[in-house]
Amino acid sequence: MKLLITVVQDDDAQKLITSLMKEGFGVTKLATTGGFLRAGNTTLLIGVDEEKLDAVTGIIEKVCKSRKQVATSPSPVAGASGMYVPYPIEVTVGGATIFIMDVEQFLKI
Ligand code: 2BA
Repeated sequence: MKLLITVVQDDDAQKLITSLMKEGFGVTKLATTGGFLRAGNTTLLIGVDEEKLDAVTGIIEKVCKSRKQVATSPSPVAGASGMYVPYPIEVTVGGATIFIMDVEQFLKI
């Protein structure tokens, strides 16, 4: 069995959960915060048999589209006045960041 720790945008989370549950996959949703943007995102814990791994990653890829977004830099640079001035940057958000791990044991007691 594998555990997928999957970080997605809040905007994609509900549709992804619905799509996964419809196909019979179990999901746990965690409200998380990205370290770079310091904005909310969603982390899903998905436990799946190894032979169904491709089916799950396929669903994630289909639902979670990446897009560009202008965000305020979380690490402001010092301006001429010596003050720290935030500046806009373009980042790619969406898609999904997936950590795939082996599960040693899976128990439901
Ligand atoms: P955040 O850390 O808020 O990052 C959001 C997006 O900002 C990233 O999307 C990336 O496009 C951009 N970004 C991140 N660090 C950057 C930097 N130093 N310079 C320029 N742009 C930067 P993703 O890479 O798709 O990551 C989405 C979310 O997945 C991240 O949100 C974080 O919550 C999680 N994540 C990504 N890589 C991770 C890792 N190695 N370990 C743990 N969590 C990770």
